[in-house]
Amino acid sequence: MSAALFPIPPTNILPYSGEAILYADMFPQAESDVIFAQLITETTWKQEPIKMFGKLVMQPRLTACYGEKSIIYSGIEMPPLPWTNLLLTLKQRVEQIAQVQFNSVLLNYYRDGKDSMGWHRDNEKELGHRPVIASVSFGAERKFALRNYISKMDAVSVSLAHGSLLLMRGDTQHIWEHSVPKVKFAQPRLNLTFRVVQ
Ligand SMILES: O=C(O)CCC(=O)C(=O)O
Ligand SMILES: [Mn+2]
Repeated sequence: MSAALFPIPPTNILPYSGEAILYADMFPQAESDVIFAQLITETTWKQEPIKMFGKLVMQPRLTACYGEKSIIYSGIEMPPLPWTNLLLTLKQRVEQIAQVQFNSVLLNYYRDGKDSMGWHRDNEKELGHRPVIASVSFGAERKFALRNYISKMDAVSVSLAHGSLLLMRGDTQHIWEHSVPKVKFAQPRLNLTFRVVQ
């Protein structure tokens, strides 16, 4: 689909040094409802520990990795399960926009407002220089916050809606860190980050 075919024009939400382009209506509502329900039920969800300040702590959300390559972050390695038909279809749809071939996807399941993701960059060496990451969201809208990694200033945020795509590329993972903060109340939300792992 060319950019001209999106009713809401794709926009870069970053003011400098990187691109995080929001495609607010990547997947239509009715299709997103079906994808959301299918991903919840057919994904092998796990709650995994990560290393924080040298200690293992449980992540405040459920995760899964599918595709061809392990995903490594915060001191843990997630070996992949083989692509499902649904994940392959989603991968092909986002590849048409990103013009990049992805080989792995990390899925995050935020069960309620207590589930979250702390400040981090997706800058592991396996993702290479200037990684392209396609982040697709289904279910409840949650705030996705970005700030300059060095100065902790220039904060920007976007509400990632059901069926949206946030395409991050250029210097985004080097200059900006991002998080999904806790909130008082939230319905379940899924996020999929398609990645190229070397
Ligand atoms: O849930 C999100 O929108 C972000 C997920 C994320 O940052 C990640 O998986 O690395
Ligand atoms: Mn991330």
